[in-house]
Amino acid sequence: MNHCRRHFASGGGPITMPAPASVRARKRSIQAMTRDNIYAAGRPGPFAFDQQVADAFPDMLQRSIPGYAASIGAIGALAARFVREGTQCYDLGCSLGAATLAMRSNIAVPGCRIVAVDNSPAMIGRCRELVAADRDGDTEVTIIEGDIRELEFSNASMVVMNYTLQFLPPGERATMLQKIADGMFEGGVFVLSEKVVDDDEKLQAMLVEMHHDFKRRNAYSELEISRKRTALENVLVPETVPRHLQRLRQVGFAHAGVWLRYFNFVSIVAIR
Ligand code: GEK
Repeated sequence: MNHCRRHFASGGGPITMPAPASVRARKRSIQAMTRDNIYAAGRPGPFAFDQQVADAFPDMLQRSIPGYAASIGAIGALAARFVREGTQCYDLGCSLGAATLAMRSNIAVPGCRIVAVDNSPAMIGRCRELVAADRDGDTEVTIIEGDIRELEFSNASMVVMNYTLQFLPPGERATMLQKIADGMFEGGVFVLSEKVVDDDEKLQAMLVEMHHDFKRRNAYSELEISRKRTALENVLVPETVPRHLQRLRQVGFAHAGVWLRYFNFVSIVAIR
């Protein structure tokens, strides 16, 4: 078995083994970075995960979500630690499959399956190409185009929702999380990354400003920042960290805490 470990953060992890040059070249051609200038040209209506977004997605995530790369690194590290032989892993709202590939290249036990789900046909189409080109692990991956709210969970030792719960209506989040918790083994790990709001108004205003500064530093214009903000209103609905932690405990996670915070973006780890 060849478990190349690409996604560990530095310090104490296994030795990194780069993928062969031919595989890297093939991935580069599929991933060829399209610059995110979607809101420079302007586009009408609320934000949607269509082909235009899927094409520019890696660039968009890198320039818009502080801590995104760290969240993917930790998902790999957690997969190595928590995924048990013969179990299932879920990547909910998988987009292009970054978390799926991080899990796959770090799962150290046989007989597992990763179920990657997204309801955007454009995302799923590209995700299929990227997973097919991946050679960094031999865990089976099942890619499903569908709504995560309709999924059944079973035999799970790891579930990831990397910046996805925020797109479900708040009233449906507890039911979603309950289904996840019910399908997991005791000792399994759930990773929940989200944009959040702060109860403290002054702190909230400062964090939003610092996020906008982050985007300015990453070469988004004032117009792009403000148009994207408008497009995401009522589409991405953030909640507070205490609300997330309280709900995770309510649905049956024995432990839940923030492991990463960068401005108004957090990643929470919960253990069933
Ligand atoms: C990553 N996790 O790279 N059912 C299925 N998919 C959904 C649903 C739903 N009800 N609602 C939204 N999505 C990824 C990034 S992006 C985050 C996740 C962002 C999907 C949606 O189509 C999109 O692909 C993804 O959730 C959210 O680690 O763009 O901020």
